[in-house]
Amino acid sequence: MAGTRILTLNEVIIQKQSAFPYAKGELSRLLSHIGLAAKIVNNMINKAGLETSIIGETESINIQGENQQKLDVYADETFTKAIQASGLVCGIASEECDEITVFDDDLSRDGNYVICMDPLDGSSNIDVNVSVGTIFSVYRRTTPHGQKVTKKDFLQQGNKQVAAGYIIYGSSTMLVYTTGLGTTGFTYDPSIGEFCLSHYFMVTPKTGKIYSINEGNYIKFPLGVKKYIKYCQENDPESSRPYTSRYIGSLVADFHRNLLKGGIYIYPKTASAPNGKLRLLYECNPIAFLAEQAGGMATDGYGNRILDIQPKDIHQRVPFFTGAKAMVEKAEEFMKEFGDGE
Ligand code: AHM
Ligand code: MG
Repeated sequence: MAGTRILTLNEVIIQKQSAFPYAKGELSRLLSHIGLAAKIVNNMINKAGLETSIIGETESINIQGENQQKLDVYADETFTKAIQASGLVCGIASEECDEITVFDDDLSRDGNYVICMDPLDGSSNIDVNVSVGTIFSVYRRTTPHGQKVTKKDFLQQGNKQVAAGYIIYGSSTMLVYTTGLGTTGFTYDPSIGEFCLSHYFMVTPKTGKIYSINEGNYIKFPLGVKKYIKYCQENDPESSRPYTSRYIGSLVADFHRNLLKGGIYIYPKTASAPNGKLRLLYECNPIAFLAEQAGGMATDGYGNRILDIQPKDIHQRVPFFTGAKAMVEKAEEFMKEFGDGE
């Protein structure tokens, strides 16, 4: 629009900086380093069909027992380097690394923050040109300065996050983040190489018409989930049912669509995966923080708020129910009534 001033990610985080006087602009600088890594990874993802050196699997298997994609490794290295270069972060827990990485260089050793990240979520979708994402979560260190951080610094409840966000590499690339003052979205403009403010104070609808779950696992679902799915499919014009089913298989993309349009995303436990598939630290906690900041909700389906779960392990999995508040509450009702029964 002529005359409309474009605000870039860097400008907005500088403006918002005054809300965190204690952080002395640190969080803003950190987000700007994450934005830089996002641009580099975005560039590489856009070339995925052309660069044979970057598509396909590596020979290694990560701690999850999954084959790492070449782009998983590339994204992990890019985000790690950009975050380390900020000098603000003293350690990273990544989906791609079995153990935490502790920075021991002069610049980062005493950084105030630790980061949990999934550098490339949904990466099995890259080779078929479907949206993927990066998810990150920022905490203050708990180990005193002068000592190396340990696992304990990362095993904090999600309600201690000082910032969280994701980048979605989709039909356009977006960075969505929160520092606890609402959820804000920026869209990447490749012509100027900047993330520009496009979604100020995102508010998710109170209820919606979309349910997102891998129904291929139906027979292994808890009875409460099966009953909820049937409820979504029943005819009831008053509550807009039947709902529509949408599932990409990329958490960030499924969540992002539901955030904007109103919906629920569920990855429950199954008979073969008793804690579900998604990881608490670098998938569920950051997404839950963003959901709540946009007026939504996130639980484990058993009445527990995701952000209040005490993590015990870096790669811990948890059942995940997130999205519009009324929909999550309804799914919880079914889980309460029918639980895990057959
Ligand atoms: P990943 O981190 O190895 O990519 O796995 C997480 C992904 C999520 O993005 C997605 O929602 C889910 O796995 C899909 O799993 P499934 O194929 O079992 O439905
Ligand atoms: Mg993932």
